Amino acid sequence: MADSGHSDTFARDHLPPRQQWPEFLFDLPELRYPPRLNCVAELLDSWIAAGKGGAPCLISPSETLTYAQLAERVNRVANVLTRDLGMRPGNRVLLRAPNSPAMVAAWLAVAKAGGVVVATMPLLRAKELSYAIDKARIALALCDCRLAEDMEKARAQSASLEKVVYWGNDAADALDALMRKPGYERFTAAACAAEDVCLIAFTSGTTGEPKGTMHFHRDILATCDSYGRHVLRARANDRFIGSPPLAFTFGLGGLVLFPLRVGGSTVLLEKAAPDDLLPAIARYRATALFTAPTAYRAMLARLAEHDFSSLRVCVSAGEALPKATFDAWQAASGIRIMDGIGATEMLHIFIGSPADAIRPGATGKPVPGYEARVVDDQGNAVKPGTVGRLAVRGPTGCRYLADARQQKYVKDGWNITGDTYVMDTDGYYWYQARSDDMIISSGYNIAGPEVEEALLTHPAVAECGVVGAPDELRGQVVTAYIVLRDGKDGDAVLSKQLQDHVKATVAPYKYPRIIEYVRELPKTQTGKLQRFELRRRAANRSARNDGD
Ligand code: 3UK
Repeated sequence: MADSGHSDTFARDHLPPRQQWPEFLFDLPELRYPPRLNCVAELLDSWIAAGKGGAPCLISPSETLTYAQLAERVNRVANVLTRDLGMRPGNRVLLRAPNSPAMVAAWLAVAKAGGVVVATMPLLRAKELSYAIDKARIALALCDCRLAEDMEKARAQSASLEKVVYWGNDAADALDALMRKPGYERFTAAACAAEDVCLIAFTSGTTGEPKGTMHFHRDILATCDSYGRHVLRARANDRFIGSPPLAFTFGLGGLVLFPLRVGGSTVLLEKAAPDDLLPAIARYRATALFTAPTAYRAMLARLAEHDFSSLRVCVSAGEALPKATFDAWQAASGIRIMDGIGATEMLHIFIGSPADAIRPGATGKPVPGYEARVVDDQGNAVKPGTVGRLAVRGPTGCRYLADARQQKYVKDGWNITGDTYVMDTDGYYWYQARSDDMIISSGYNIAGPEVEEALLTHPAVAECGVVGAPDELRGQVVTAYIVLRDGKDGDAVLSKQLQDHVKATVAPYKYPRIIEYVRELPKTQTGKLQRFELRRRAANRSARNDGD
């Protein structure tokens, strides 16, 4: 291993001990990187050197930057960081902004200067920001001035944070003014080791405190050279677009890393709700769409009103893609959505198949460079067709920042993602549920997502979440929270219809004995259904009923 390029050794010092790391695989030749590596030199400077500086790179409603223009902006920010703000290699820098060219430039500048990026979601409040600041011991933050309020609150309550520099206003000490200094247009990438930490990505923390996952410079390229190259098959003429925030590694990969790795372009939208995405696809003639399954479902109704003829690939991740959504999207657009399971710990997608190899309803096969298996509680591989826990390993993997939960995620060198899966005899992986989301009712194991899928095939259902409610007789009972289309209210007649519909679609014992109609479902900031919150409600509900 090359000597670290970090003079601030905090990140390296707080990696888990090596024996707790997962086993890493670098079998493919494209995954063998030199010992010294700065990922930004590869993602950005290499295109200028290759004479592609004039190609479009970042596109947003307010500006378009070529590769050369982005490179200059990155250099200017990197000079401000190191010359004006005293940033040293290895320092963590917090970034806070909506998806935008300025956010991407800041991200790349921190990494190019050898810093460690800690990107945060715009929706985070002061308390959550302070948690990340304290945990990653952050002294410096760059922030879009429109998000100053919670940033300032966080600054007031975080001991380590010394400086916050804002951009987007004309103050004399704003990043914009500092960047204009003469001589700042050039910057040589810090000589980092391939194994220097480049990114600390916090998990969205559906339960417990968020975990900081640490990723090296080489990991940033590895996700491009595995999923981006072999499954997505990204090309220079691709134009990426999508909704996930850049602080969520699903968004970072799909909207920054994959396009830059191939010299393509990417559309950055501050607002990317389903109703914003469709017109933007038409306006910018996007070819590759990254969003969540619920957004695909929501876009279906409006698809016909828009010109989406530019689209080549659609990627869905974050939650399982219901087969009903896959089928409806294919029928309406002719495009087969590529489902893929990824995780913050793994950086990006590690199981998912290219469009021509999709088996509808399955997540797919391990991405080239990765290995997967389904294991029992002792960690032994089970036979095809048997339900068990998903274990994966590959060029990326879990290394938590100072966290005892490392030994829960990594066992015997395998990353245990917390998902229950079945592999079929052809090697396709079929998602069942999060391991702790399995409902056990009268001794039957029932996967909530399977009941949700069945409900979603009923025309009245817009969205739903299915969990177990504690029950004296059965242990748990299947409970469905349902949002109806057009905000309609449900009644006993509809509930009976929905129950019959589920019984006719999957094994009858899986039908929801309790149905509650709601206006909306609780979601995380990464758009995932918060089943734990529904479980809490379901538990309260049955406690209330017990008292009756
Ligand atoms: C679940 C899926 C079924 C699964 C992510 C793509 O979601 C991402 O990262 P997170 O850390 O969550 C990880 C967990 O989410 N999940 C994700 N994708 C799927 N379940 N089918 C899927 N296709 O429980 C997993 O363990 O928020 C996704 C790329 C980068 C990411 N960080």
